[in-house]
Amino acid sequence: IDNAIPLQARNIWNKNKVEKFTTVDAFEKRFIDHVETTLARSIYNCDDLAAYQATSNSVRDNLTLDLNKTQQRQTARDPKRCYYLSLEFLMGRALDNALINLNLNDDKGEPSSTDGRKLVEKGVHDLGFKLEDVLEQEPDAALGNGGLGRLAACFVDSMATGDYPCWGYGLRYQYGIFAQKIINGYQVETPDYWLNYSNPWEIERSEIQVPVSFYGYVSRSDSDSKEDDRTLRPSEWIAGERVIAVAYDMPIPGFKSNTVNNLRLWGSKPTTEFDFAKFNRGDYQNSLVEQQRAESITAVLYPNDNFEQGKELRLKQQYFWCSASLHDIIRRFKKSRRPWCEFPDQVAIQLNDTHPTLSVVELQRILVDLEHLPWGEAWDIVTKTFSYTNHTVMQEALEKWPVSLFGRLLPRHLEIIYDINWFFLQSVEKKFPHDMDLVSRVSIIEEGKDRQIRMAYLAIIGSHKVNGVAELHSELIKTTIFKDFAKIYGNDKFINVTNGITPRRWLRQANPELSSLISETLKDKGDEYLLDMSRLTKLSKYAEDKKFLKKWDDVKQKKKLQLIDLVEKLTGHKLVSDRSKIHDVLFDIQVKRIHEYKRQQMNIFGCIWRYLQIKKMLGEGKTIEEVKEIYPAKISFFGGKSAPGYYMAKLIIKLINTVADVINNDKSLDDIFKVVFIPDYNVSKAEIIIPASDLSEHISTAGTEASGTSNMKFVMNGGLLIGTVDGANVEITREIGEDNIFLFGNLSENVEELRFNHRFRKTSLPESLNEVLKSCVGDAVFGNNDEFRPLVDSIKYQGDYYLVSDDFESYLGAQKLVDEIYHNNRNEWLKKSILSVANVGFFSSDRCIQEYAETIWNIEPVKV
Ligand code: 7GP
Repeated sequence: IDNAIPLQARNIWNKNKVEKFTTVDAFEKRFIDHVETTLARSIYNCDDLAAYQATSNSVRDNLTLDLNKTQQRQTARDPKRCYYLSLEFLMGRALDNALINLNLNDDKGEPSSTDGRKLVEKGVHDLGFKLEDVLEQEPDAALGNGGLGRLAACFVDSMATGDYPCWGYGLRYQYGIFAQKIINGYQVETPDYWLNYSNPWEIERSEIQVPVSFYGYVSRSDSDSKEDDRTLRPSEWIAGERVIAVAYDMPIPGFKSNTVNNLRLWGSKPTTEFDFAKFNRGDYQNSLVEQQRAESITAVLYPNDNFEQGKELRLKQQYFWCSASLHDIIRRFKKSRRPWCEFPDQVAIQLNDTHPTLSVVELQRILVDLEHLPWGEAWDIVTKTFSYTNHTVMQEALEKWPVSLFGRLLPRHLEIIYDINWFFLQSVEKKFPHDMDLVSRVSIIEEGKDRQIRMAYLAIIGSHKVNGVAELHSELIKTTIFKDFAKIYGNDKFINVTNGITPRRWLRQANPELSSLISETLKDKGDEYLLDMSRLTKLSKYAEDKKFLKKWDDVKQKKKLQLIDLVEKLTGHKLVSDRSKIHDVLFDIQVKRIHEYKRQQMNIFGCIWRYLQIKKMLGEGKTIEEVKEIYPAKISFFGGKSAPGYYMAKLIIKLINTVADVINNDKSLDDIFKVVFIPDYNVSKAEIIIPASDLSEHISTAGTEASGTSNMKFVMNGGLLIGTVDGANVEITREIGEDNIFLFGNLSENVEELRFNHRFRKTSLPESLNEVLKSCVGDAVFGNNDEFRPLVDSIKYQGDYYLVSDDFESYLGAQKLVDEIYHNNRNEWLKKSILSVANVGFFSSDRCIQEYAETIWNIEPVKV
């Protein structure tokens, strides 16, 4: 092995082996070491921030040692590995998670059963700090927008927990998703400079540098050959611009496992080449411009969720990341000196949506142009290696790149795409000889005045498996957006893997109170249920046990008060006058990206309806107690970011805040109803918000939400759901039982007809909605100078694409049922809550990753 220490020197190394801390004493020593050396601070100058950094560095030392051992183990066994390519990893905070997953064992056998978190908590306390305050110092690693990015974060956790040899590959954005401020009710975006203080969770591998090229032209040695033969000869890409990708590694510890996997994020930097021509002409400033441009590639995350903008810099990001990652993967493969045909036996690559699809083309280019494999052999390797996950059926989210832009940035890759397309269309023609329409429909190139490359088609053609993320969604992609491909490839290629979430973060970390109640009840001291969630079914037998119901309820009330504290801290508004009455107030929560299809507008219209009814009753002289008989106390919480350029979503935020203003300042409604917009929703806030819900809303237009994952998080924390028959709500209902969820609304199979009716027939709004919409225009109570007219018009006059008017009455009906059960039959409510948690096990991402490993990647765990 290159760079190995010579044998005669090794006993010195072995004698001085670095050990993990496994006792409080050893942790404290490590902590002080870091304060005095790494941070160059001292006993006289150590605040919470320094304590956070010293704790993190100490914990990271342990993780790094296990990371090294994991990599040595995997190198020695040389198993097939999987690489998860995702442009987003919405990790949130790392320290608490690392403490929960901390493995205090040496390298052999079963991981230790000592509670690492307790040990560090004691150490931190001994040293003069409170762990709680120390944890608060950490900024979120917010390198993602929403569902897709958070899914990737749950996945890497489960891969490590299951001892799978898997790495994640992504980008190290200097600015993650923007921080959201609410000013005058409007969203204002401010930059998230999360690397402000040094980041203890990354290991900069300055020695791992990969050059990445852009622009330029293609040169072909034999200019006499016929056009058709193009694919048979390698070509040379003479690039015009070069930058360097530097690796930054984040260790990913598994829970109760010896495995620490790696998440490798690439940062861009300039090459050391320098434009001396410009410099000599005296133009020092401009000679640096290109250097600076290199750094901008990984400067910022594109802040769109379920929407593609088609910007050149975004394509550059994608190629930069695909090229660096593939180079790294191939370097590792080459170490074992196997022939190329064994590549798919050693490597699986999962495409998290179409963003990494360029890696399909890049691998084909490397095999043909640089390794000189014949086209067919190369393509066989490529398609056996890749698989693709689709996360949305929304048209505006499907990636397309203009041929002209693409060809300028990546001229050789464009040629390869044409060739892939040519061979593919030939095969389609052969299989369906008389269907020329089909051939043009499935072409990777969309014809028109501006020709476009359809990335999803390329991803399907370049993969051996394509999956959706919940049963309904996986069926929908086969019958709608990828219908032709389902016909061409048959049923084996298109499969379903229903999403999951990690119970370590979303139960143990977010809700330690509920976790302890569960482990105490199940007599599960080691929290084994976090690995085997089928154990939770044993909770069912306590669903009618009065004493247990009380304990269960106490946890929920405690979490609700914690949320109240957070909201009061963030907004300065007092939400409840009497904390001891929190038990009577229903917490109704909708937190997710703001999007018309997710229908926050329907939720806020429901709030307006409630307000109007309450005011009517009060106006008729009814007492507060009489009102509460029908509209019991409730707080509606909203949270979520809108894409900066998404006008309608921003208007929805403004409407929510306008409604909140009116309602919260109306003294007559005190203790009956409040509406709150929680600013800057992110992972660490979700950890406080989600455990506090009595009810959460998952009310997308049927057929639009591919899966949803927060629905699973709320259920895992004993919250009940109100939802449409959409995404994973369908399987949640199947698992927890239809009595334990409030479903309403039209089904996805009716959506097309309903939309048709809105456009071509006369449809009328329900009276309730009419009344609500009237209150949002002109100088009505929520009119605000007619500001919300576009939201009203989109429903009344523009076809109501998201079918708010079709679902509104049934939504109100479901809400009425919620009120009744919550207030008149609390034990029934608690029973539903317990039975939900008892049956949530299926939605662990451990199950999900096992399915990927067995049905798509064909990989096995590597255990000690
Ligand atoms: C999301 C889907 O909207 C959500 O339903 C799903 O649970 C999640 O992916 C994980 O599968 N999609 C995105 O976040 C997204 O941006 C477009 O999709 C690429």
